[in-house]
Amino acid sequence: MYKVVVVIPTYNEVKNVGPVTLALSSVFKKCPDYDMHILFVDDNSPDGTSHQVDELIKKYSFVHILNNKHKGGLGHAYKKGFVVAIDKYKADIIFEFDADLQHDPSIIPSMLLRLKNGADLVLGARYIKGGGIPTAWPFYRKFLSVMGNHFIRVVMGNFKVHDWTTGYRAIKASVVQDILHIMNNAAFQGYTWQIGFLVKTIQKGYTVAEVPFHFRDRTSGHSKLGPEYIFNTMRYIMKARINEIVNSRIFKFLVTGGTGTIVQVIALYFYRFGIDYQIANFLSIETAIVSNFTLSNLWTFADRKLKPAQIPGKFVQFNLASGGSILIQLAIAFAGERFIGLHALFTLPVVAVHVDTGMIFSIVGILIGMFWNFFAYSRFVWKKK
Ligand SMILES: Nc1nc2c(ncn2[C@@H]2O[C@H](COP(=O)(O)OP(=O)(O)OP(=O)(O)O)[C@@H](O)[C@H]2O)c(=O)[nH]1
Ligand SMILES: [Mg+2]
Repeated sequence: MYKVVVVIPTYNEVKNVGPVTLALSSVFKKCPDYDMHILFVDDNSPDGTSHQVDELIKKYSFVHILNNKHKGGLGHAYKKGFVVAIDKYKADIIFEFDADLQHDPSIIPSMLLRLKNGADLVLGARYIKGGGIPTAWPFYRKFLSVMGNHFIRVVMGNFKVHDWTTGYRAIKASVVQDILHIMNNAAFQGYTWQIGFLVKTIQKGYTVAEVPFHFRDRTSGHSKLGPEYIFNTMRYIMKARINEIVNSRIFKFLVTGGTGTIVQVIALYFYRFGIDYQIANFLSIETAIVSNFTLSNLWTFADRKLKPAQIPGKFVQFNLASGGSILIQLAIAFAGERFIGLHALFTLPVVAVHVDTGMIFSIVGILIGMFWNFFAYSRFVWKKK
């Protein structure tokens, strides 16, 4: 039987902990195949939330509490709660849940079913068919939540997830453990936690599913949502996305190529002293190739780094691959002139550069050549093990 711990962070929720426990307990009865528990994580709420929870613990054996000395923000409360849920209560599945009854507990069985059917993390989602947000919300809050989620989808380039900011989630304990130790400290502050956790989960290749629900309005207690929320969230996702791009192989490949071009120009400048121009030109190309090969091996393809004994053979292969790209460029320029011909197209304003078809052939050649290079490097030189 799987053990499920519903982690509920609380800060000044004295009026809500009783009703939320009651609502969850009636849903727990509909989950006979699971051993269901609640873990409140209270940050020493001044309104005495923890005393109220102590009363509940006397009444219900499935209620537990973790008391933090100071208010540390949502992410911090979740992090500590997750660790205790796994280490102390031996959870197999963990839920993130709000104390204020905004999360409709009746979808818990469907969320558990999605986990059983292979999902690693299930979101209680407001922005899919069957879900929704309170109609009574003021316009600015609706706008922020809806637009915020669209914005995140566009920045992350991921349109499969519709509700990035939802705080209603079911997660396999193994996934929680895996993600917790790669979350950086910034992500534990406030609400960036939710997005940060999801970003890492997706990056790691885990499966995310969504179950719709209607987010209800708070009926008692106060919102902890502050103005820093929007700014922090936006900053966090931009950073996360930039990190993702900078760490991508394509980005490193382009930087390596760009560096190679600069190396070639500088090398040519020095080699030209005292030797024949053609020889200097050839040597500068070869210098760029050595630079590209080294950077590719140490950085772009660091995860497939070559053994010292492989390097000579692979270096020859790398030269052939680079030669292939030059051949492609020559062939495109040749075919272009032959079948389309060279003629002027237009003049770029301000810089007054005359663009002709010849320039287009070169650009197309360079792009296809790069495409070939990337293909050859990743398929032949740094073959996947
Ligand atoms: N332990 C702990 N819990 C917190 C903290 N901040 C928020 N919470 C709890 O996290 C949950 C979500 O916070 P809410 O203020 O309800 O945020 P929200 O649902 O986005 O906003 P509302 O719609 O206004 O309720 C609630 O159960 C809060 O009590 C914190 O610093 N520490
Ligand atoms: Mg709330």
